[in-house]
Amino acid sequence: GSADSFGNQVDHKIIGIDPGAGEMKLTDQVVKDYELSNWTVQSGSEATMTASLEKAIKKKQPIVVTGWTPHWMFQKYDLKYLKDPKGIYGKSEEIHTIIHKGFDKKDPNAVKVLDQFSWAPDDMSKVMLDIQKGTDADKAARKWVKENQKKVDEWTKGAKKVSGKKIKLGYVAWASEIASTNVVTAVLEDLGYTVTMEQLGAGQMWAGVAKGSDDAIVAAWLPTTHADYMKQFKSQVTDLGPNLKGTKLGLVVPSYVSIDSINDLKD
Ligand code: PBE
Repeated sequence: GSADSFGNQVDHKIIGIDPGAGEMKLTDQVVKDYELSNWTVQSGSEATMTASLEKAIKKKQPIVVTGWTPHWMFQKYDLKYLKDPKGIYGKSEEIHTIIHKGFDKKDPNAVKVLDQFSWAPDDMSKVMLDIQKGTDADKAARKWVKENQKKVDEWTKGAKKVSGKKIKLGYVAWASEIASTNVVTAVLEDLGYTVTMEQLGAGQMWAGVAKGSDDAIVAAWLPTTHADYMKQFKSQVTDLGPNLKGTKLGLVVPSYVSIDSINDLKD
C-alpha cells in the first residue's frame, strides 16, 4: 500500500474496548471478512478508547475506534460510522432485559417492572451525558426519573410497594449500561426494593444471570452483539424482550477523516 494510506497513518490499529464485549468479537470477524490481515484490534476499555479518541481529535489526527450508539461521544465530537457493506455489525440491534430463569416465579412483582421497563435512545443519552459531565450515576438517574415520571409510571403500573426486598442486577461499566442500570435501580428503590448493582465483565454478567447469582440484567445487546452469550446461556435465562430499540455499532472515525467505508481500510 502507499506510504500515506489510512492504514499506515494509524499503524493498522483499530482502537477497541474490553475483550469480552460483543463488539470486539464482531470486529475480529470484520478483520477476517474484509481481509484486513495486517490490522490489529487493540483491546482496552471504553475509557481508554474514548481517551485515545479525544487525544486524536485534539490534534486532528486520524483514528478508528469501535463505537456504538447511544453514546455521549456522538454528542461531544463530530464523528461518523464507516459503512459496513457486509453487515457484520448487524442491522437493527436492540437492548434486551434478561432474567434468571425462574425469577419471574420468585418475584413476579419485580419482573413486572423489569418487563415494563422501556425507553428511547434520547432518554438514555440524557442520563449518559449528565454522567459524562461529572454527575454521579445515581444522581443523574434520579434526576431523569423525577423529570420523566409519566414514563416511570408506565413501568411500575400494577406493581406493589415492597419493604426492603432484595434484588441483584448485573451490568458492565459501559456508559449505556451504567445509565440504564442506575435508572432501573432508582425505580426499584422507589418501590421499596434493596437493589445491589454488580459490576462485571461481559462474560461474567451473562454467566451471573444464567446461574442466578444475579437476578436480572438490562444490558443484553441482541440479536447480533451478544448472540454467542445468548446461545451459550439460553436454557438458563428468560428474555423479557427489548427495553430500547434503535442502537447501532460499528467502526467510528472523526468526520474530518476522508475514508467512508470499512473497505477503505485496505491499503
Ligand atoms: N457495547 C456497548 C457492548 C454492548 C453495549 C457495544 C460496547 C458490547 O459490545 O458488548
